[in-house]
Amino acid sequence: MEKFYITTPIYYPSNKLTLGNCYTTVICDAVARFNRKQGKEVFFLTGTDEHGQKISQAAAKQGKSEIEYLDEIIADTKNLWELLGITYDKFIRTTDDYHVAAVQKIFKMLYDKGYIYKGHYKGLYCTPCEAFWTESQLVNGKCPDCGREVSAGEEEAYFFKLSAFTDKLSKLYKDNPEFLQPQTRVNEMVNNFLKPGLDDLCVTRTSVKWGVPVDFDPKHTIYVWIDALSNYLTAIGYLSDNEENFKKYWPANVHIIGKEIVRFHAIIWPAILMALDLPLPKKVFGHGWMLFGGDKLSKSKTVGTVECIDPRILVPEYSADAVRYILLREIPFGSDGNYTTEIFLSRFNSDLSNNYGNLISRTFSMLKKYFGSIVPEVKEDNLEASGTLKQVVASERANVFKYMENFDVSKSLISIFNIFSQANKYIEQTEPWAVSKDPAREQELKNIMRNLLEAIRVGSELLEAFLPSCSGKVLEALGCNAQHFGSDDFYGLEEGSEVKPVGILFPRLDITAELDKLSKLN
Ligand code: ME8
Repeated sequence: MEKFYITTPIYYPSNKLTLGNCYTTVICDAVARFNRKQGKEVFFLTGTDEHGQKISQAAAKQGKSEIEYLDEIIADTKNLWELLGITYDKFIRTTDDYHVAAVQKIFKMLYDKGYIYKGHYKGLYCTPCEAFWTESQLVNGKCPDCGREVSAGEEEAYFFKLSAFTDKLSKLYKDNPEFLQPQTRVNEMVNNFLKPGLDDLCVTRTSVKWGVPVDFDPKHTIYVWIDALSNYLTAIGYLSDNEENFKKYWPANVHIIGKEIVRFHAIIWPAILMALDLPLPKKVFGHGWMLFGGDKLSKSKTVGTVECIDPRILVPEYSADAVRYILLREIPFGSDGNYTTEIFLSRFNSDLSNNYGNLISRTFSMLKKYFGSIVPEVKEDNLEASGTLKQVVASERANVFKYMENFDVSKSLISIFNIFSQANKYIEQTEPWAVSKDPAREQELKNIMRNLLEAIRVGSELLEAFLPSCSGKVLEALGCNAQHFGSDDFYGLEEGSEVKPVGILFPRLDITAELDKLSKLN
């Protein structure tokens, strides 16, 4: 069976994860579900990145131990993923014993191979981002990522010979331009980092206590990014007593990450893997951001907002599917996308309620009225509109498979909703209510209803990876099983079977009233 290993970044612990933070995880979930439906053996990894100075500071501020502080946040994160229907196979915490032990072994291996050496670090460090910068990388003298002050310091430290990988990484990008997507990110890596040549990387700190100690020199702790990136290997058992999953799943098919952490995943990570003599992940995909009033609203910055961006409010009000939809659909994959509560509510109405929801309710009620909810037989269907509908279903279905090869979730959703739009158009074109008036046209009416049901079936099967709850209900009502997913037959329903009612999937919203309600809940 084909294997498929997909990862999210491991998140910095925060109980204030907003819609934007959920973006990476929801994309990965849709991709994982889609690949499972294709019959692949999927391993979907997520987790939390729990070391570093800022964790100790935050825990101390609340008078808690680091682990007490972290346990609460991690429980909240897991609840959030459950709320959004995230089907991860493993949740790794970098404080897990097996991870700590394996990171120490990785560090020692790199040291033994001569890729890590001891020296002195003089530089500028951004504590909130846990990142070292050189003078030339600063923007207006501040951290280029979060815009905060950096502090100067010097200390004994170990270094990773990143400079030894400039040529190998340049070759990687030349020989394998698909490694990093989208292409704009490749240009960024090549022009900003590889062309000027890479500097060695400081990979330990003596001043940071909350971290993985270097076991052969314990006053040093391992740089959080070395610790964090290693999770993609340690989570599947690398250097543990049981390497079965590592052997089965490595190299990963894709690391999906936000664009601000591409440098770590597309320069440092492949260099570490090369140093360990391990194969590289097949792809790193750096997605864009969901912007709120033009801002990413990351945890390093605080921006006041009137928009409702809390999934804990939005999911109970409008469903996990609606929240997944806005994330997956509104951000053109690879680019940034804007969010406002109004955009969310409008999409809910136009796409979920008026298009998909309305198609289901019209079709199911006509089927009940004309054929007692029984799937009719199709015969001698020579309506031009039927041919067009089948053609649109086939081509959009093929498009979805093609787009999902490249993890393009937003284009996939556009294609799926084109199927539903076409089916709604088919109703207008064929006017089943008029056909039903003429007993001589009964077979034509059967054909129309059957074609509508099949378009709904194909669209819902494709949609299930993205919006699992509503499409799951529709598929269950249609009596579908998963077997159809891989087949491109237009006719897949069982003739004579009964279609069950589904109720209203997405009730139409009064946007002004909802905005008012949300502003009070927010
Ligand atoms: O970077 N739009 O964790 P993190 C889209 N611990 N994506 C967003 C977003 C937004 N507005 N805000 C955040 C870290 N994200 C490290 C990773 S991996 C070895 C270590 C995304 O919690 C962000 O781009 O800051 C990233 O992919 C994810 O949330 C976690 O970010």
